[in-house]
Amino acid sequence: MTAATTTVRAACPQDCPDTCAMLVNVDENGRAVNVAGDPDHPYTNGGLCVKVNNYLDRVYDPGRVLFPLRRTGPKGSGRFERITWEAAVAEIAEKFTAIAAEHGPEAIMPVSYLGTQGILNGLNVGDPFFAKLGATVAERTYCDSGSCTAYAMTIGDTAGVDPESLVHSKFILVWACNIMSTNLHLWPYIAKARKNGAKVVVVDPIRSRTAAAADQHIAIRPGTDGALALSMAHVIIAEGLTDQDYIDRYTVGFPEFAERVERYTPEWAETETGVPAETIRTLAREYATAQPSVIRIGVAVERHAGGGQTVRALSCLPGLVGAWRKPGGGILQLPLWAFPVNWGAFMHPEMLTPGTRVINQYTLGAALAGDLPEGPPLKALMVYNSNPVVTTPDQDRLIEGLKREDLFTVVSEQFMTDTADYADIVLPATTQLEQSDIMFSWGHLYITYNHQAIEALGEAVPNTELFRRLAAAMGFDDPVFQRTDEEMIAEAFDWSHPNMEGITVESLKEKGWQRLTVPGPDEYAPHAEGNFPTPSGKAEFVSAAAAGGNFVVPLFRQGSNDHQPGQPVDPLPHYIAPRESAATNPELAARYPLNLLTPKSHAFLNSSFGNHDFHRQVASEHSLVIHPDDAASRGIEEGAPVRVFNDRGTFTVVATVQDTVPRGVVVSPMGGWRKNSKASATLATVNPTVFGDLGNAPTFSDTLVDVEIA
Ligand SMILES: Nc1nc2c(c(=O)[nH]1)N[C@H]1C(S)=C(S)[C@@H](COP(=O)(O)OP(=O)(O)OC[C@H]3O[C@@H](n4cnc5c(=O)[nH]c(N)nc54)[C@H](O)[C@@H]3O)O[C@H]1N2
Ligand SMILES: Nc1nc2c(c(=O)[nH]1)N[C@H]1C(S)=C(S)[C@@H](COP(=O)(O)OP(=O)(O)OC[C@H]3O[C@@H](n4cnc5c(=O)[nH]c(N)nc54)[C@H](O)[C@@H]3O)O[C@H]1N2
Ligand code: SF4
Ligand SMILES: [Mo]
Repeated sequence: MTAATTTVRAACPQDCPDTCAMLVNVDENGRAVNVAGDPDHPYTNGGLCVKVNNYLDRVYDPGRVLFPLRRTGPKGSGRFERITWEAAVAEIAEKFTAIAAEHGPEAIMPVSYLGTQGILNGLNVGDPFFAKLGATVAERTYCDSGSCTAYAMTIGDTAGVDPESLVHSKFILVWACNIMSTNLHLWPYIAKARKNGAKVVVVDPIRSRTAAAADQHIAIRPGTDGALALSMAHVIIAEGLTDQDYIDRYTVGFPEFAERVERYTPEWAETETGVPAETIRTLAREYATAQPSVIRIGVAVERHAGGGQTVRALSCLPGLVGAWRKPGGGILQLPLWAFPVNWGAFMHPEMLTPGTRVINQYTLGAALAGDLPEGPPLKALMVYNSNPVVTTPDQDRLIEGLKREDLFTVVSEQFMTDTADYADIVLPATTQLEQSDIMFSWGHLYITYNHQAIEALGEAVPNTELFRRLAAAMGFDDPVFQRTDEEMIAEAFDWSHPNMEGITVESLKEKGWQRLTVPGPDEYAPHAEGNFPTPSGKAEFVSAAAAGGNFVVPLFRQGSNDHQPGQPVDPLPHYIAPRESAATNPELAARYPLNLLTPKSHAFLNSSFGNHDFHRQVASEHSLVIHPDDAASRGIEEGAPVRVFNDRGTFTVVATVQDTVPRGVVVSPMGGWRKNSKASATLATVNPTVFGDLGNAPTFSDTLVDVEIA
């Protein structure tokens, strides 16, 4: 770097557990010239990843949306003209006001998720605006909602294990998590534990990059994880491998749980999971006796009919064997819960009108088609931080809905995504280098500060400013809509929380990142003596919260938990088989014999980066990995274009013939854009909109298809 450059401390904004600390070099003309990882950051250790190494190419991409646009061609044609911010905001306010007057404000719905996960500009940035408007409440159970419900039902909203403590683990069970692609910076800790003698086992239907790097790969049948977890409990109890002292002191409901799992023998589990009974026995023995043992669950563990109960069972295992006693023992889900984020200051649930209609974003296609729970038809959508055309199931219906001439759609974006193509108004959004923010993490215990490094390009604005402008245009003058970014940063955390001792806005600004004030990774064992944030204060095999029925954690629901109590849930963990499988739906399986998995792409971040040439080259063409036998019986050769289909839809991709997937399973990584696809459709056309058992989680892995040469 030349002497004239300055270095700015920043944070990767992506929806990724690693939340890397970044250093941005800016030249004397105010142009960012380099982005790198901060070598001093203990967890991320100076590395970024293949997605973000070239972040400047995204920031300065000629395809950036830099000015407000109004549609001039038919919806989806991508024809727009430039307009001023004043005109754009005035038109939105006029349309929202007219629609609310004619149909009621519930005819308007926000659609958003985690394009950026900063506390200011991320999940909740629009919540007060839509609450004030009285718009339909958007339920955003995109990711980990079912898992969070199940985890909370069992051990409460605890941070669980510190990922850095994994160096102390003696047995690491990676369950439905492709760490090498999705949680890269965790691997060095696992590698270190392994050097110290730990065994690493991966449970995944496919030989992922992570499974290939492990000591053992257990190739389970998709969606049958609950059977394996419950059967492990069966073996542990039957063989007397429990930590009875831990059970007696710090858990509730053990006798009932023990009785429940009697039925889940390894022989039974073998028929469900395809994993040999002897392998299950060995796994259970090793997991129980090599202490401390840890289970790292991926978000993917929830993506089938019984995903919630799977996480219930998995969350019970550490209590059974006393894994919580030592650092590096327990379960690692989302350490997010350790951050005292002042969610209320961003969600403002008190501004919601009780009884407001709730629509789950996964059902947007159906909702636009008029298949609504109650209330008026949807007449306006406001999309930000999300690209639902690619990330939501029922793609064909969603496109039909977005084409509706009577629907007014606003999209705030950095790029002309597949969703932005259907907008009436597109608004330009800044990237992380052009905005200030402050970040929690769902993969480690550090807060990270993001200083604005460069001036906003064109007329792009951060999401905070977008909603300030919209609120002003609507005449909303509550103090919450007047807050500056500085004021929001000051409200981001409960600064008096014990985990924030010695952490202030000033110290964060200066240092860039700080670890929460919790014991270090060599001491971090929050449940060595129970202290679970559950009603009983113990790990609950019999869950008091489950007895109250299914629920969605308010974080995933615009702050609202105002709903009819969900279906009653059996308070003991139990097995729920996949919906779409040969065992549960033989008729469907006869027509569609292959189980489709749609995991994360190595080179994309959900659909973000799906427009950049470099990332597309790394990800290669939209592909489908198929076992050589399944390929041969269909006459499919490597590189052949193939059609993947079921009753819901069809998409076309290129075949990759490999035995990394078992017979009967095909894999197509998600995130590729529809406009780059072979037949104007991506895998979201075939995924079901049906929810799993808990937390309204999606069931992407519970999808049967067939494949033929295109
Ligand atoms: N089939 C299948 N579908 C899935 C999944 C799967 O595994 N399989 N996974 C699900 C999961 S876990 C998730 S989290 C969701 C993710 O779904 P989404 O959150 O919709 O993720 P992205 O597709 O990355 O869309 C984020 C968009 O926000 C934009 N953006 C980024 N920063 C900003 C900003 O500051 N302001 C504004 N206005 N926009 C910004 C980006 O350009 C991008 O287009 O997808 C879900 N969908
Ligand atoms: N490179 C990259 N990194 C990402 C993202 C990205 O898009 N790309 N997205 C981020 C987001 S939003 C999220 S939620 C996380 C998700 O991170 P992960 O939870 O790791 O998500 P996936 O890659 O979807 O799935 C992980 C593994 O689960 C397996 N799997 C699928 N179904 C089942 C099943 O029924 N049982 C079992 N045992 N395994 C199953 C898949 O084969 C896959 O190898 O990654 C984050 N990091
Ligand atoms: S996407 Fe994840 S791994 Fe990559 S730089 Fe961002 S936080 Fe780090
Ligand atoms: Mo996610």
